[in-house]
Amino acid sequence: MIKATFHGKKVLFFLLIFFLSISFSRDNKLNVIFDTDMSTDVDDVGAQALLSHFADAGLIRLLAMGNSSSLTVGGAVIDAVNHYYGRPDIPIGVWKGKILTNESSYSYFVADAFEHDVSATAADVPNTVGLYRKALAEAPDSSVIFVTVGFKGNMVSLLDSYGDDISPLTGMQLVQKKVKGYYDMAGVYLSGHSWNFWNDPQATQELLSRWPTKMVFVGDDVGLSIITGKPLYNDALVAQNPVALAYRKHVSYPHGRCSWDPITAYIGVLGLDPYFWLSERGCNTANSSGDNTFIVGQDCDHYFVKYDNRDDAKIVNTLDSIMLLPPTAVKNDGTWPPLPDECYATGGAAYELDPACTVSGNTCTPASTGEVCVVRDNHCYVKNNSVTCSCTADTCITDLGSPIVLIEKGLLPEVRMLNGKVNINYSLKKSAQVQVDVFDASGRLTAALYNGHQAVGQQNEIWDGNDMNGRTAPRGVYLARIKVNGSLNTVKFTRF
Ligand SMILES: [Ca+2]
Ligand SMILES: [Ca+2]
Repeated sequence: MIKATFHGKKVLFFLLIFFLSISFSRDNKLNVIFDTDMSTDVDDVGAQALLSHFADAGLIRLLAMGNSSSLTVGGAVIDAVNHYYGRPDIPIGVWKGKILTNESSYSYFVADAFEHDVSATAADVPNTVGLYRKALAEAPDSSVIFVTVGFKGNMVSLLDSYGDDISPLTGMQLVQKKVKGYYDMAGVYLSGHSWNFWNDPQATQELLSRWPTKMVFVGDDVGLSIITGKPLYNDALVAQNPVALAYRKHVSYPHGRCSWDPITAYIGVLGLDPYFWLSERGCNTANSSGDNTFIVGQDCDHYFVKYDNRDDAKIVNTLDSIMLLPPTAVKNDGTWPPLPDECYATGGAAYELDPACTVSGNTCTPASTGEVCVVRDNHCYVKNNSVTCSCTADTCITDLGSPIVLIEKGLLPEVRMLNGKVNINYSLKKSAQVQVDVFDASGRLTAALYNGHQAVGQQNEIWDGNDMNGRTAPRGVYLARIKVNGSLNTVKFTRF
């Protein structure tokens, strides 16, 4: 009876939208440094929101952030957004060079309304050089990406740095050793006049001519037609969420904003597929006015992103959905809502959790007539006379403790945003009885993917994104639970 509800819905050949990696032994997260001109435009805040959610989803680790504009309150805004997402300790630096732009429609409002521990005057905030050096020095080789969505001075200062107490390596050497990718929002392709380049032409020229790794540029045209942030125009959100307040103050009407910076963050973490593609290799250069020219075929490791505007609606929907997700980082370990117990013992009888049985208040309705059910913690448990779970008195033993190692299968190359499908990939050290389920953030069973015997080796289950009733489950945070011979392994992910 109960087991019938767990029959496998194993789906073999779906295109994957999202690859979920499970890691217990090794951390293969992408490390991200975010450099932003947190001042004039609000899409920088949108980009930071996306990166925060990618960190919530376990895809990246945020190492450091910097403000590349001269707006002193910009560091406090970055910190306020990080506080909101439960990461108050991300190191923050600010640009301390020549005066660049220092205006903002939203920054003072955000710094006034939301908690931060970086001062609004930036007097006590270091420049970014030491922060970025330290973040690079401590990261594994070839593990860091830069997402830069503002002016280029901080990056040139990093390249100019000498060996010091943090590392004997120069900035240039640290970049060569540690950086895996560079995603920069700036430029017009093949040539033109772009805000992020012309505000500091000298820094632009130096960065383009000296940066020693592959560079991917997201030009002014790419985010122009992708208007995001409309759903943030909500009074309740504006009161709680610094991202929503920033959009409200900047746009001041529910029309959203272009997504230059969010698209750069998106591509940096999730890759190009399926909406974008890269130009041929070439050289991006700038003149003394900061106007850029890209020459295809020249021998630099430079590329720009191409986009044909065809998928605006889909991308807007995806980005808005991610930006609306509540923060979850603080719940990452230990405070996650508990999953329901597998079984429950009362009156000398054992009851098993049964997702096919519905609950309304204190009343349960079993899937089959004749079944006896009880409600516990808003979940239905059905009496199981064969006692397949181990219950003693009122104590349920749901973890029999047989250790199983789930190995990861290369997270980054296989992250895919295709059709909202989630691939749960794991490996068995020996053949075992396996059950794979997906739960929502409240601990409610959303999908039963597999229940049966599996052979040793690589296994994967694909969640098509539908709930138990066959309806599309909402975007948000979920838990995948892989039960192997009674031992539970859970991993949190975000369905975008
Ligand atoms: Ca802080
Ligand atoms: Ca920007």
